[in-house]
Amino acid sequence: QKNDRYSPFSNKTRSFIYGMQPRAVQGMLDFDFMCKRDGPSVAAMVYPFGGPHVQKFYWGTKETLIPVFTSLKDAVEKFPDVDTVVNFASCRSVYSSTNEIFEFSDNIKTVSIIAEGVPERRARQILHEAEKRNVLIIGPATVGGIKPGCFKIGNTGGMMDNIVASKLYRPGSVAYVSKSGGMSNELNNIISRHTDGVYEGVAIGGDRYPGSTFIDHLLRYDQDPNCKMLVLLGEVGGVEEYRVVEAVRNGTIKKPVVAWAIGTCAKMFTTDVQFGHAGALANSDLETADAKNKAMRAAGIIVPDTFEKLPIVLEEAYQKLVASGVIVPNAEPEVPKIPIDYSWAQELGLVRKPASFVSTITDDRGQELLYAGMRISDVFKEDIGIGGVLSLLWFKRRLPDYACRFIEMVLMMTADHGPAVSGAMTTIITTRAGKDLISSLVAGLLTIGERFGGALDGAAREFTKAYDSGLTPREFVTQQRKANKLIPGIGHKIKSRTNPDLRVELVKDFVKKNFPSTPILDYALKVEEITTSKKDNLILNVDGCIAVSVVDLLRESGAFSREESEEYLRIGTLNGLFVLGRSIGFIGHHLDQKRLKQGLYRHGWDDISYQIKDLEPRRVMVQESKE
Ligand code: Q5B
Repeated sequence: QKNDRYSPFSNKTRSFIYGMQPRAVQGMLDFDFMCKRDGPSVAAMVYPFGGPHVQKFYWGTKETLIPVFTSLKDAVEKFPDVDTVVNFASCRSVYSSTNEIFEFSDNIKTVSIIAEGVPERRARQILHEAEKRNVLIIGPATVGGIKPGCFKIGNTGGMMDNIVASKLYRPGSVAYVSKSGGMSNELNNIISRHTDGVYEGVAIGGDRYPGSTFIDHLLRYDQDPNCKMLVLLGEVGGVEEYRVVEAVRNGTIKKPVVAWAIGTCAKMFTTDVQFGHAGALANSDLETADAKNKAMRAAGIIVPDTFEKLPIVLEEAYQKLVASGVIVPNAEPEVPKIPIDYSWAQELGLVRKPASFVSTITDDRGQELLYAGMRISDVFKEDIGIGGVLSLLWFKRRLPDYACRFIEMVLMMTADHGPAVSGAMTTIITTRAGKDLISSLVAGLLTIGERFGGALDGAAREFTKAYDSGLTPREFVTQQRKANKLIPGIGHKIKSRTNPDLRVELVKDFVKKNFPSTPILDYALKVEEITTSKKDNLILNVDGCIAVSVVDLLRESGAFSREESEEYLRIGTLNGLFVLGRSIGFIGHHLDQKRLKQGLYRHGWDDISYQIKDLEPRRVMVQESKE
């Protein structure tokens, strides 16, 4: 059975939420669960973007799915029992969306409009249409309302601990009407402390033309046998309180009414004061809070001398009703326990859990991204460059300027070495097979290893070990040869003593000029003298030269402890420099091939030595043995 304008909410009320408002929905479901409703008061959300889907929510500790429809029509067809819409549309779209809701006024009997700033002309048109169609409007510019034990509109009542503190999970005897969410929260608190609690409360909204007014709600409370006492919290501006005055005076409202109009301080200002709400401005003496309080008191409404005394007169009025037997307070039910969200519990410091991940290099949670504690704005203000950023993210510290310049030199130097090297060729072939940038880049990167480009870590390890163990360069070379091991960082396919690799010369030159001392580089150069005397191409190659220089940086710059520098060598840091630098070139090759619209590559047969044995005789033998 549908609710009507006089009793819009019950513990069977079901609603649609118009707009993507998962927090509000979860709040409503938590309230429902706390009130021991049979099921969620939210049937579905209506959101025109992203296609129909479902969203996950909690029902107590369990999860439940709420559908999201792209049109109200679909939602109404699926859930014809729903009679309430909480419309979260913005002030720009609220008029069209509310008119869309009106199209289903055979089903939808109550609409809450949350948006602030709805143009007054639009608000009046909505109001006019709602009256024609007998639809109750709460709002605009409202948080909504609440009926303890039954239904909560959107975010009314605030957080769950607030709802528990104000005992809104079970009905009391006092119904109120106010303007805004803040005033409602104040009343929820006062009423729960000085009476048996709230029966129902509605905030009509702070605009000049609310869809329903004080009198609309007070009249329905007056007719509801379960509501015993009424509270009105009005304010400066408008004349709606006088309609209540009239209804009390002529006996239409029979139940005791406690009331106060906020804004009595306006007289202390020399000019007219616009209070927070759009409608909270006195345009005449009649609209002042003082005039309203006076008129309400004169009509027999219980009006305290000051707002501070509101709780006192409220309690007195309530106790009278208890004494006369009109109100028989119910036994207080057990305070419901509602599971709180983990994130909120964490914020309150109620739970702790070991983190699954630890990170010590960046933090994106605050207002500003931090690289190893340095604000991203300072990264640019201090112009630390890519070398500085790398030093923060790889080594968690600012390295000296020469070290940052060295890192940048390495990245620029290793950026590419032509299309013929293993990695670039692989990237090119992958691109020509039609693959995307990332696939082509990764294909090229996967060729980096001990022989091609990835000899840095091995070179750093072997040269350092030999140096530290006191081997002479010759002993080291002999030892490696006896062990049948190639020395990482030595040798090149095309570069040699007679065709030197200029990149290596540049690195050596920079390091010699800028590093405090270079014992490992010096050692490697002595090894090179020996290997090149055997074969011209066994030079200290680009990998080897960079690797030993980085060891000298780690050990001699003073920026790292000995343990730290050993750890960076042990965990394999140095190949990262080649990987990072060469990614620039591989991406370049990928884009180049795409630009050139190069087709699928197929290698020539003449360049492959086919060594396939003829399998025919074996097949014959198998056939023979079968026969
Ligand atoms: N022999 C680089 O070989 C290469 C020896 C050695 C002792 C060695 C080879 C090697 C170690 C790994 C290394 C990084 C495969 C290279 C790079 C980036 C690049 C690439 C680019 C870019 C070259 C001939 C004779 C044999 C071997 C002996 C060779 N290497 N002895 N220690 N390290 N090096 N990789 O020329 O008596 O005749 O049997 O693995 O550091 O990748 O530009 O291309 O920027 O992209 O093919 O620069 O040196 O020489 O293997 O035929 O050997 O020399 O034992 O002796 P090759 P092989 P024998 S930089």
